[in-house]
Amino acid sequence: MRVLLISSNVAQTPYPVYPLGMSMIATAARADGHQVEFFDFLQNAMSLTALRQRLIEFEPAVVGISIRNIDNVNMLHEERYLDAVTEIVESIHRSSPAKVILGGTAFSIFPDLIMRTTGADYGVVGEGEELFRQFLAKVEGGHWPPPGTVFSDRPRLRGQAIPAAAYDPHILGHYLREGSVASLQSKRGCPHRCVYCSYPVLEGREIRSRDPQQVVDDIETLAREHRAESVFFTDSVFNDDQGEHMPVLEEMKRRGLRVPWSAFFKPSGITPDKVELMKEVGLRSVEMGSDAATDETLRGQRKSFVWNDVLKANRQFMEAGIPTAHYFMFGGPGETAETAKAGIDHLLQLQCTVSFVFLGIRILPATELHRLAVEQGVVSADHDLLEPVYYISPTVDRDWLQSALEQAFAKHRRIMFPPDRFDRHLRMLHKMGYAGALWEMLRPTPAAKPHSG
Ligand code: B12
Ligand code: SF4
Repeated sequence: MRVLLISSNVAQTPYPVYPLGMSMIATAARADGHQVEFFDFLQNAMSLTALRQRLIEFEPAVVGISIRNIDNVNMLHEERYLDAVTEIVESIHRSSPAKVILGGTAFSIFPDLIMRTTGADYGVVGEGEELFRQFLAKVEGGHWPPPGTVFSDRPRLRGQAIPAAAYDPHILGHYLREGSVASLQSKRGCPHRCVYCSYPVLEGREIRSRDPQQVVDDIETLAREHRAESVFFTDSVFNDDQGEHMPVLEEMKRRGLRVPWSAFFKPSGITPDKVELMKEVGLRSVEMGSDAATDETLRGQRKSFVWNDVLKANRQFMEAGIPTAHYFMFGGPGETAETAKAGIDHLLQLQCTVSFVFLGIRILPATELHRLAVEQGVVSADHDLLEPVYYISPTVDRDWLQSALEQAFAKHRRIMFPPDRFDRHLRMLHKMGYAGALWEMLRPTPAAKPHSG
């Protein structure tokens, strides 16, 4: 059966990202003999005319749309992304008899609302490979499910059952030219219970790793066949406590790979020998989910580490000469004027790093933060949350907090508040051919004497 997969993502900050989810379900569908083609909306300059042309030429029976982002989670400079999806669905329905099925992270967070606002025919919540295959098998046999059906009874894949992405050379080439890093996934799931986080809702709490050989095969393919200069692991947390990342690192070492790579890290559990091993196999930079800057607010966000862990991790990577970026959210549960002032001081003391500072936390459904926000009257229980609502603790004044952050960080080139402060300049660098996480260029050179923590 002919299947067209569309990436509807139009977000370009911090950089345009290759549509990995769409590429993984493509592998699954192709394994069942379906003829799968891609249409990347961003690569096609968001042209509905180009999309209609593709529909006429390819005549798919099913069109799958991957929806990644709802908005940019930045309350000081909001961007919303779902209108593009509605336009795409309307355009398909007008110009083709194909049925439209939705999936992806944004869809999985708001399935019912997005079904309603876009007018799509079907949807898949969460991990897509198995449910998409089952759907295609049914419709190939002529059994179309009732319109509006959303499939969510997801079997959780692990090991070799999680497919390698079908990296499309034209689409990946486009993203690499735009300065992106190539992406791959080594595992799914996160066992932590951070108050605001939807990742465990999306991928589950159990860590399910891919086969390390296949992960490292992917890195080789990206570097050799696609000429990717660096890669990013999209795992929720790369350095998991169970050590599932170790076989991947060891396999990279065994093959003598030095492809520069980066990932999301949590600050705890980092040891000197691990840093050394990671550096040896190409670790280029670290994106640290520090999230809050005092022990009180880390507790409020239910993080599994304390501020000292952040300092220690920062120091370890600094001493190894590996650039780090930390992400912080002010205004979370437990924030007061005192914690904010202490947190600002802590950020100013962090050496040799770039920090991105967000005001407020985007409330997503099915999270502990949502329950708390309703209980504290931050949002009403009947608010659907598709329109972004940001949590700022009632224990701190929002206007005071914003101006305190502005004043504290205005003169600091390496502390970004608002977090998109330098986006425009950085995008220019991408256009000039610089690839990867551009914040690396803002990092000061390591101090002679490391910070004592
Ligand atoms: C890694 C990551 C990043 C990295 C990406 C690096 C890279 N080179 O790819 C970075 C740091 C750059 C980043 C940036 C952003 N991110 Co981000 N990111 C993630 C993360 C952790 C993983 C995404 C991923 O690639 N997963 C791997 C793929 C394989 O999984 P998948 O896309 O979910 O696909 C599966 C299913 O969804 C489904 N599926 C997907 N498509 C389809 C289509 C069909 C038809 C079907 C049936 C199924 C299906 O099947 C797939 C395979 O099982 C997610 C959280 C998470 N755990 O999912 C957030 C997440 C996607 N990001 C999010 C956001 C908001 C952003 C930013 C807008 C933040 C910002 N202001 O900068 C930017 C946007 C970047 C952009 N240009 O799009 C949100 C999106 C939802 C929302 N709140 O709007 C998420 C969900 C986090 C969250 N809870 O808030 N991100
Ligand atoms: S914030 Fe990170 S560590 Fe916490 S639950 Fe989410 S993915 Fe896991």
